[in-house]
Amino acid sequence: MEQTFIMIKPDGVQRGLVGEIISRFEKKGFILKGLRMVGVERSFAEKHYEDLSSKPFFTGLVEYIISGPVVAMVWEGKGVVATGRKIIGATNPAASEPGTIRGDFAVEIGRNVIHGSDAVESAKKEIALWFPDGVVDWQSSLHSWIYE
Ligand code: 3AN
Repeated sequence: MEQTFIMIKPDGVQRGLVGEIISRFEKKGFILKGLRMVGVERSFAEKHYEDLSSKPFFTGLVEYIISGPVVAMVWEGKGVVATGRKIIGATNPAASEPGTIRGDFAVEIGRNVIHGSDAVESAKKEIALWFPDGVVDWQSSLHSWIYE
């Protein structure tokens, strides 16, 4: 089953949005497979965002991510990468639809509350980076109530 990497950024943690965000993914029918609260080192944040290293906002982005604890998660379900991105909303909260996490809870692109993998391949890479010991292997008993 497909998995994605979701991170609640320091602003989401500080603003008390952890429960709300987890609730939205749970209510959709996705299954929480991994969860860690961590304060990341600069070098780790740079590794996570290495594809953006040439961007002018890279340093500010890294400063933001290391400014407080983040909540790193693995979520599982059919199409969870693409649907997770829909639940999150557009990168710039000004363009995110109401009803999405960024549309409901964020104003600026540099404080956009949450990260979600943009493709199945990047999800695998990010899960391996953030959960090097893997995640718990369990099967939700709700499966037959969510999938036909
Ligand atoms: P997304 O997080 O929606 O996949 P990316 O991968 O393009 O978006 O960008 C990663 C992160 O970089 C964003 N979540 C945002 O925090 C930051 N970012 C992207 N574009 C900008 C920008 N123009 N100015 C400041 N920060 C940006």
